[in-house]
Amino acid sequence: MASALKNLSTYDDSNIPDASEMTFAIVVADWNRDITHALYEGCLETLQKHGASEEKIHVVQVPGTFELPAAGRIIAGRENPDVVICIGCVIKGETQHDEYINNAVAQGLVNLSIATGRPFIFGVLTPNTHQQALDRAGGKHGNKGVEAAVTALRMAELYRAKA
Ligand code: DLZ
Repeated sequence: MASALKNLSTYDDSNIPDASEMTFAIVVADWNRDITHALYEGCLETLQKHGASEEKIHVVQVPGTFELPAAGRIIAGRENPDVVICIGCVIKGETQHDEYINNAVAQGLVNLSIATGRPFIFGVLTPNTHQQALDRAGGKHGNKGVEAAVTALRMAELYRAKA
């Protein structure tokens, strides 16, 4: 039987919905800002490449990744975007702080998505080293901010099509 599924991937931004009518919120953590700003730039460029207009993209900065869910919820209530993209980077250190933050944020964002019916995108890097983060913020593994944007565009389309 022929598959009815389209060949879509977050690594490939062809076949992506047009963003000109969509509204976005992007929340960016300041910790590891050399990384998070690069992720943000990749994300923003991708949204704009697909037609998103500047006045429909609301951006807020927060101190750290742990603050992403709370800030995402606040900006969702204030701006009513079609999707909230949360960008952060938690690098493993000597303690287990990374596990606490990453688990809390992943759980927080999925809870928000389910409770509100609005997609919250997990644009958080969880590397072991700063080099691994650089590799994923425009380095040899691409820019995960681009993938967050592609995911957001697809989820925003779904959100806007809700009954
Ligand atoms: C405290 C902390 C540490 C140790 N590491 C990071 C990190 O690698 N990335 C990040 O985004 N935030 C870190 N934070 C800060 C927490 O996310 C949070 O801002 C504080 O615990 C205050 O709630």
